[in-house]
Amino acid sequence: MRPLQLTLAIFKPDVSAQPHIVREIQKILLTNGFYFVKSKDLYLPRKKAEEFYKEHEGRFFHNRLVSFMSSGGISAHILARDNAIQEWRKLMGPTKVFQTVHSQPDSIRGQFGLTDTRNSTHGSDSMESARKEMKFFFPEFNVDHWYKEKEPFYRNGNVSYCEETGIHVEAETSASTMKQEMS
Ligand code: FUP
Repeated sequence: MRPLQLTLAIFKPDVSAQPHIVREIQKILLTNGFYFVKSKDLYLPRKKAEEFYKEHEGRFFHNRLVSFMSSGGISAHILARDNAIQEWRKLMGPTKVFQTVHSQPDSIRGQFGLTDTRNSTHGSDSMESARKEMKFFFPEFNVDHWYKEKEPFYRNGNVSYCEETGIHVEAETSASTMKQEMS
């Protein structure tokens, strides 16, 4: 089995304001075999939103986009799966919601997106941008270390999802934590 791929997902402010939609998207990801490696809730100040979407500077929607991204809370997630980048983008559906609601109504953007800007989720579009975006949101996360030390646990399914924290933990770790709690 080839190594898992990592990608960066964002649940945007339209989704984060609706906890039942957050749960729905988490469920979709879990059902589709994604692992939650890291998750954090945060607020993205306008300056940081501008930095994140620097490549779209000058586009007609840029101001609308960065205002939206800093209009409320978001959550960022490092996801792992075989072919994670492409599979997550497939689940999200195309960018432009007004078309996607017709062309791919069952996708995440098709179901939950509100407009072409308020389109629910983000997913890295290449391995290079995934690395960059993971560093942006999780500067403390060391990708190379994860591949060396942790990836095999995930690939072999030796992890379990913790409802409370919303991330997967090594099965061994959760077993030893349980033992400690019980003693
Ligand atoms: P995606 O990779 O699917 O998020 O798409 P892009 O990188 O092309 O666009 C990034 C974000 O810009 C989108 F998620 C929403 C915003 N956008 C608009 O607001 N209007 C548009 O017409 C296109 C993109």
